[in-house]
Amino acid sequence: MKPKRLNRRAIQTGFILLCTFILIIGVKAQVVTDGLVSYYTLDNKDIAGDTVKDIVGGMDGTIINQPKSIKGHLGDALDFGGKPDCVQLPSIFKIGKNPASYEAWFLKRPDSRISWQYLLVNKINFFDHFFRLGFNENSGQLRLYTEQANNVRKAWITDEGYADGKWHHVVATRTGAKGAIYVDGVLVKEEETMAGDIGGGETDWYIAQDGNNNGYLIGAMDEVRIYKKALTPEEIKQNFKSQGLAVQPAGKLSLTWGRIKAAPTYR
Ligand SMILES: [Ca+2]
Repeated sequence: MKPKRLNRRAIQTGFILLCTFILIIGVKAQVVTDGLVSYYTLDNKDIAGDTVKDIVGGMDGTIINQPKSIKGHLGDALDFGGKPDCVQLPSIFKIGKNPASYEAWFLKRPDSRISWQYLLVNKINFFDHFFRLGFNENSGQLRLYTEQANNVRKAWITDEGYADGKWHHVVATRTGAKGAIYVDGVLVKEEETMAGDIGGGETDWYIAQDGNNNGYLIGAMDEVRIYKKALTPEEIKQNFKSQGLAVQPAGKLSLTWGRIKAAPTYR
């Protein structure tokens, strides 16, 4: 009788350990939700007509022209062909003097390095206080650009270029007078930014242009997220490895793939 009881206890302990392991893996596979304001998966399931769903904040965007739906880093992504392809967002929130993070996956091809191009902006014109993340002119180097009143600005670029036809993860943070760009989970550049009001809360925001009907992106974007805090290096690593907001049961995988194959394209 005694060995049987031991066996049962061993099975129970094993089961608890397995559940704990699954829970830890599950939590680690999720994106950081603390400070997360808006999240655009750009998956076909989150796009209805021209409306692009914000699955966290309800700040749905609008597709302008005809970016193509392609296979993304996670599910589907949007491939922008330059002017006038973009996504118009509502005024997400006022960043002002507070910390913020812009995050996305992008794929930029070697032949797409034409003029300045932008991933995410919080202003529709070039006058006073804004925060823009994009690419340097004629290169695949990432560019972080902050400006506050009276056209006082700071803009700088990463040392490396990323127009290599592969998916990359980028996070740009601004805290006080410090900005940082992380690529694929690693800090690649830390520089001074404007410390004051860098806008938001006044006009529409944009994905894939500079907000001023220029600087349109030639390239694809996926999993765009906006935070009202500066993500920590650990959180950025977690998001880089994450599989989205929640872990999908394994059984759903075939269903998702079936939907991707059947989904219409946008060009
Ligand atoms: Ca996606």
